[in-house]
Amino acid sequence: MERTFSILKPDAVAAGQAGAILALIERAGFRILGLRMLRMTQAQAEGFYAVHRERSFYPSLVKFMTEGPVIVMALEREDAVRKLREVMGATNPANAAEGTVRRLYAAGIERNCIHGSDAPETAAEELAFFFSAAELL
Ligand code: 3AN
Repeated sequence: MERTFSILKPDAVAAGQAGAILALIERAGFRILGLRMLRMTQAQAEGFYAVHRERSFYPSLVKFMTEGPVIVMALEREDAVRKLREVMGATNPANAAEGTVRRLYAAGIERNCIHGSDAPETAAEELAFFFSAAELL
């Protein structure tokens, strides 16, 4: 079993797509270990996306991620990191495969509905950013 971390971004939550996206995730065999709705602060969004701080889209990404509530999730299944990224589809919805979250729901490369960790090590860090160990037993 492997764990991964996911965020339903402000665009998806505002559009009322959270339930439909969760259904896709559950149908793909994930168990929800933890789930919480919150509004990211500027400092949280900057910290969470610190790897992108030199990129031109960073200020806009931070603004987007703080514009409204998000749903943070701890998910578990075999090969969870890779499998969730398959369910999400490519970063740019124009390149995302048929039936993926981003192909179905995302408006563009920035407003792309969902985040998923890109490696097991990143997943561990991102899970710890939003959940205490005791919450995920
Ligand atoms: P992914 O979310 O597919 O792992 P990353 O980690 O490269 O993609 O990017 C993190 C987030 O930054 C994306 N989900 C998207 O919201 C935003 N982003 C990535 N690339 C761009 C870009 N070229 N222009 C605008 N926003 C971008």
